[in-house]
Amino acid sequence: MKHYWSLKNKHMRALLKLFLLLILLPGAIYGQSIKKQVIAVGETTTSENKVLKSTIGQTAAGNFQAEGFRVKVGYRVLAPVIPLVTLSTSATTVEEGKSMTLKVSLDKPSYENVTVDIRLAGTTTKITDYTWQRGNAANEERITIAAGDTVSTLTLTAIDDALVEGDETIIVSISAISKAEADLTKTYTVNLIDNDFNDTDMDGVKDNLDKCPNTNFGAIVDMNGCEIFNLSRFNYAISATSTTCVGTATGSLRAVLAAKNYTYIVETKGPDGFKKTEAFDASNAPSYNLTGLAKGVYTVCFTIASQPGYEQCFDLTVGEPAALKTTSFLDPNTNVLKLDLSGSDKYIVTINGVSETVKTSSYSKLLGTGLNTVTVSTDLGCQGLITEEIFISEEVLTYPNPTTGMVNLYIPGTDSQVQVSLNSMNATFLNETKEVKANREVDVDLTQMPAGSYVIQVLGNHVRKTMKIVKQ
Ligand SMILES: [Ca+2]
Ligand SMILES: [Ca+2]
Ligand SMILES: [Ca+2]
Repeated sequence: MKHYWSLKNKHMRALLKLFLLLILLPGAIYGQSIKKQVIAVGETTTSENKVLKSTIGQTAAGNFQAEGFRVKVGYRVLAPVIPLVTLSTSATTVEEGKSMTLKVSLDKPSYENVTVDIRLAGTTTKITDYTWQRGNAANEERITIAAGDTVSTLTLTAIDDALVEGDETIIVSISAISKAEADLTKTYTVNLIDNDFNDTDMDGVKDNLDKCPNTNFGAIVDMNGCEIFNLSRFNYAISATSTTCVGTATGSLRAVLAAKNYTYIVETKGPDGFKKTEAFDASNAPSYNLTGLAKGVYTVCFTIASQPGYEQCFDLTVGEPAALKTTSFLDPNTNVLKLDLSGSDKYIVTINGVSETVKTSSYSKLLGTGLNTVTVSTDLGCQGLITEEIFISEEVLTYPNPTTGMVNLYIPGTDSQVQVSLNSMNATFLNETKEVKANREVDVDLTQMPAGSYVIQVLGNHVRKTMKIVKQ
């Protein structure tokens, strides 16, 4: 062909174009299974429209003619590119909620699109356990590697469910292939890692983290699910007793410990810097007692020397009795005394030497005439004694009033004599003891007194009365 290359006219250039066309546009000349693999060997041909049909490995020639020139082209048919497909996974495990990549690779690019059908098997189920990038329900998906490309990938995401299923497997393989070849028997196993676990011993620590998987039910455990020493709250029966009197350090604490086989260290802290630490051997005494406590809040903590880290604390209040209080009210129409009582739940009410126990906060009593002495106390001597004196007078009638001379005083009751005084604004005219007559009357003579207003006062064991009298 060398002499053709020397032709420098337009016909030669056209012929060369045709030749290059045959080389570079194989679609016009390849056989039914051949593309782009024609090599010219340097002969002429008579037809530029000739379709060359060949089989792999064959050499042949064709004659092409264009514009008066003939070119003979020789060619050899090479085998088509059959890429080898390999499959790989980005990981051999994938945890629920995480993703991994399936990668399909060709060892060399192909002139055609290569299709690869990927099958997922194993103990998992698509959609339920994982999703593919392309998201349909079938467990097989076709991916295409475009002509010229060598890689395509799929993303597989393990579904983060809440089911305790254990680990499962995804077995990946190529089930079918087109325009390439692969080892269809080869499989890749990916373990789908379940992130949900049971708590078999129900101690709050999941089985995968529980280093003591058979903890007794109800036991208190550490973060590894292993039991830590503890005593039931029912181990402690602890109580406080109030002081007997206000302001005294007579309160106490008492603790009965059910677990007797320990020596407890009892630390008590209270008001005003109170602190006391004692060892208490529960096997030796029925209860721990702490006395001489003032009113206040105390924190009592129990530890056990042989069980480091164990501590149980309680807050207790030592109270004190309330102050004794009474409020009295006398109904002047009925002479009924009403007492409102506070400071205890039991009172001793004594009226004129007669005592009775009152267990309510309200007390009523009809009082007789004369001086009534009422006292209220409680069982606690330190709560004191409240005393009240109430005088209830007999009613005294005076008549006539106004008077021109004598005034009669009618004095009911039992007094046999009374002290009678007669007063004006400025002076006392009479002040003497008078006998009460059998008809319960006492006379006062105003005959000699000038007209005007006077005050008569009558005093006796059961009478304390002051009355106004008008002298005409
Ligand atoms: Ca799960
Ligand atoms: Ca557990
Ligand atoms: Ca456990």
